[in-house]
Amino acid sequence: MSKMSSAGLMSLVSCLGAWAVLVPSACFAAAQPVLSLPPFVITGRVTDDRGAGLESAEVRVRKGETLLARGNVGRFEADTSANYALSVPMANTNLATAAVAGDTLTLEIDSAAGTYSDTNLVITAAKPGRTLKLNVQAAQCTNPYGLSDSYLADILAYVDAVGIEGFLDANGNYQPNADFDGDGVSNYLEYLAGTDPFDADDAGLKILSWRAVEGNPDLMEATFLPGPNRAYSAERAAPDAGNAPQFELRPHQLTPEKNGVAKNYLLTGNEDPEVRVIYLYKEGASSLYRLRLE
Ligand SMILES: [Ca+2]
Repeated sequence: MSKMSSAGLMSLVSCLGAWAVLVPSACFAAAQPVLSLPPFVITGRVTDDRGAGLESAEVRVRKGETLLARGNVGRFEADTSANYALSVPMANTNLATAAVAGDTLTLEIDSAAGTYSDTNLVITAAKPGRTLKLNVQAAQCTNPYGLSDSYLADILAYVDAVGIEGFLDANGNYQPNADFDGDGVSNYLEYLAGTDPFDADDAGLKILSWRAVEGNPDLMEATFLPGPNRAYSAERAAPDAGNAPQFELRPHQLTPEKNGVAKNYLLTGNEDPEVRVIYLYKEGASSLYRLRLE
């Protein structure tokens, strides 16, 4: 699970808490005392058929047919990569309006395009107070590549219409691991990043430049070209970790001054792509840095 600041998570929980279905007081008449338990939180990103964060939708959690929690997909003020968060009320005994740890729950997404019943997810309720990070794509994905079916259909039609040779294999199949435009990012990762697999200048997930800030050499300036409605973080690993470096989330700044406001996630909107700049403090004599697409 990605790291998330406790402050960010708390504000998410409180801002969406009003959506949670409260346990009616009548239920407290049950023979077994009902304890007040913290909710089970489900949070993450809901994306569309292009891998972009959905701007509006409703996410619901049901136990059987019973609605336990609902919340809106959108953007939060908190420093989080998530675009939804649900607080599922929890109980220590079987209630119609709350889950017990181990219950089978269903997560459903309802957007302007309808309810994505094909993508309903079955979740096992965790213990009260736990958080499950869950990214969901609200699109049909029945091909073996991990793409949405609509993206695959569009890209096959485009290759056919324009007559692009070499993008598909000899049997006419999509090649997820190939890098057609040679920008160092595979066709599949370009899909996830929302960049153009036919244009090497549109190289999502590549750090384009990396240099010390003039007058403040402890701070490094990194530029990259993000895709639309994506969330990114920066990660660092020590250089001596061999073939399996352990990358860890590192906060970044959006401005180059000393001790500026640090945050963990950079979120883009649906504006035209433009090169973005983030600033990271140098750590140790040398380090490996990378961008992470959330
Ligand atoms: Ca590429």
